[in-house]
Formats: sequence, C-alpha cells, structure tokens
Amino acid sequence: MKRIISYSLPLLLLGGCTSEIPMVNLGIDDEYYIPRMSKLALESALTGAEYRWKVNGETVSTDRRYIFLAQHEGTYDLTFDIIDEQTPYHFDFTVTVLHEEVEYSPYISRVYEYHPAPGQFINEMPKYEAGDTYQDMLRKCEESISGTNDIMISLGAYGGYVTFGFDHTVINVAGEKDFRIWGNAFYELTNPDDKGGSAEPGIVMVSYDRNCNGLPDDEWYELAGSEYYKPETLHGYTITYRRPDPTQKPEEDETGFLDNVRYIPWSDSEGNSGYLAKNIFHAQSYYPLWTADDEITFRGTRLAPNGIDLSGTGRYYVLYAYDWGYVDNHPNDFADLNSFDISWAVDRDGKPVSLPGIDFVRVYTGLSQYCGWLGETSTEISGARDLHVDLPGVPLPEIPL
Ligand SMILES: [Ca+2]
Ligand SMILES: [Ca+2]
Ligand SMILES: [Ca+2]
Repeated sequence: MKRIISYSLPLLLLGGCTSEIPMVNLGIDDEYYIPRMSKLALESALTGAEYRWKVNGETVSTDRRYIFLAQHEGTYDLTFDIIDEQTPYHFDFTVTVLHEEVEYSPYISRVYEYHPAPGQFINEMPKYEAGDTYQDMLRKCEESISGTNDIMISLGAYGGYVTFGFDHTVINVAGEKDFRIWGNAFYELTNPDDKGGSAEPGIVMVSYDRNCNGLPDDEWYELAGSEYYKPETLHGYTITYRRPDPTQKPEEDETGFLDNVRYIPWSDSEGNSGYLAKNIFHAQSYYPLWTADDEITFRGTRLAPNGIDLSGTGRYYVLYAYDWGYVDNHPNDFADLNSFDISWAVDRDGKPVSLPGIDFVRVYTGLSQYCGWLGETSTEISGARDLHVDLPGVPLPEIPL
C-alpha cells in the first residue's frame, strides 16, 4: 500500500488532522495523500478579500480554512482561490484518498467522558472499587462499551452523560442514518403494540473535531428527535443533585420498596426540588463515589415524563417509547429506531446545522422522572457502531443481544 504522507506547500499551511499523518515539507507540491474518513485541514497563509475552495468543480467553502473529508477512496481535484483585486491567487491540487493502513473498527474505540447523575446503578455499572479515580472509571466505561464488548453502563438520572468516539470520523451520508446505539429498552409482553415497557430515552449530541486536536472541546449539537420541537419539551433546563447527607435518618415509604425517600436532594431551573429515593434492591451509594464535588449540575433539553402508573397505587409503571431519535427508547431489535442521522443536528437555537461528519457522540438521560420502585429513569447503553464502515469481509455485523 502507498505510504500516506502529506506535503505542505509554501502558500498553504497544512495541518493533518490526526497525529499519525506525518507532515513533510517538500516545498512546492500539488498532491496530498490521506486515508478515507479522516480530515485534512487546509488553511491559506495568505489573506485576501474572499476565499473559495472547490472539490471536483463544486464550491465547498468560502472560508480561509477548509477541512477536506471523504468517505470514498479516489483522487479528488481541488482548487483554492483568493478573490482579491490587489493579490488574486489561484492554486490547483489533488487529494488522493486511500484505504486506511489499519482497518477501521465500526465500533466505539474511545470513551472521553463519563459523568453520570446519581442513580441506583451508579457505582455498579461500571463497578466502582475503593480508590478508583475518574480515570479508572473512564477506562471501565471504555472496556464496557467499546468494540463488541457489549456491557451495559448506566448514565443515572436526568442529565448524566457519556462521551465516546470511533477510530475515524463518522461520515454524514446524505439521506441515510449514520450510527446506531444499543440500550436495554423493552416493551412489556402484554401490550407490545403500545410500545410501553422500559423506555428511558437518552438524548444524543454530536460534535465535529473542527480544531483537529482529537479532543471533544468543539461545539456540540443536539440531534433533534421526535420530541424536540414539542411545547412540553424544555430547553436549557438545569438540575443540581447534592451528595447524600450521611447523618440524615433514612425515611422509608409505605410500599416497603423504598428505604429512604429523602436520599439525594435535587433542585432545578423550574424552581422545583425533591429527592431521589434509595430502594431496597440496590444498597450501594447512588452518588458517584469517585467525584470530590458535593453537588453535580447538568444542563440540557428535558423531555416530558413518559411513565404511567397503571396500578394507580405506584406499583406498576409503564414507560412509553417516544417516536424516534432517542437512545434506550425502543428495543434493540428495532435497528432503524436505534439509528441516528447526523443531519438531525441543531444548534443552540434549534436551527439545523450541516455537518460533514462527527468525531464525538454524547448521550445523556433525557427525563427527570421517578417511578416508584422502578426508581429514577436512567438511560443505559452497551455499544454503538458506525453504519458506514464494515469489518473486513463481514458485512454489517450485529452486536449480540
Ligand atoms: Ca446522514
Ligand atoms: Ca477538538
Ligand atoms: Ca434502560
């Protein structure tokens, strides 16, 4: 295979977007070689009134900086123009996109952040062991959900999140869903057509590594699912949870399922406050034990409650799935309903944004809801995959359920 090398030009500052791409200054050249699904950051060292980048004759950017990214191998003809009366400039070059030297994995390769809200599965999924640091918990999350490991992690109550990525950029293919995420949602057996059971919708955010530093420090965009524009959906919601007070005397409830109904205090931006209860099924601390902070705050979009108590006595809750666009919302067998289109991305103001691809995915629990002995609603995930990369010789493998 041809060695992948990038040449930098005197008039173009080239920044390969992955550190594996060596930068060799050979003076004037007009060819670049990069792997597919990886970014090539190009920036003009010269300034002018206006700029224009074209790929195969089509204008792709009018900024001084442009990131080239291609799904498919092949040779692409690029032009760069500075449109300026005093110092016009024109440059033709090619980018040859090659197959990667080490085959990409379609699955998660990195977990960058794990900040769960308190919950009955926290410190259990993944397991906290005495002395574990945040870095240890990150590693455990990565070991759980990367590759085909398929081990569930919990994000806890509203707002808790995980951020992960792949070993390449996930391309936003027009008109197609781009990645899939596995959870543990199910429909109850008696009325599966009602799509109710355990649906704990997680909201998905995506980010493109625009500054090419390999870190999720770029702008985030929410994928607008079926509930995004509904009036009952709150945007810019915040909630703060406080570490449980070890001196507080536990207060049981009358059902016998809750050990302590005043366990973890919370307050939110709507002026509400309350407690996450502790139940008899999970004895460990529900507050993330590796964090030194005595309170944790989360911000985001909050979906309306989806749980209905069919018993009327707080003993049988059914959590109904939202239509589409959320994690851990429909059972895993419904591939399409667990798959996501990068084109659903919206900015802070709810305006659609056009992203060529994404490098980081964040999932957070989208509901603030407590359902009796079921406890707080919390999103779980066990893996994800890019829908545009196949394992060599294995077409679209499934993570076993
Ligand atoms: Ca797409
Ligand atoms: Ca970055
Ligand atoms: Ca779940």
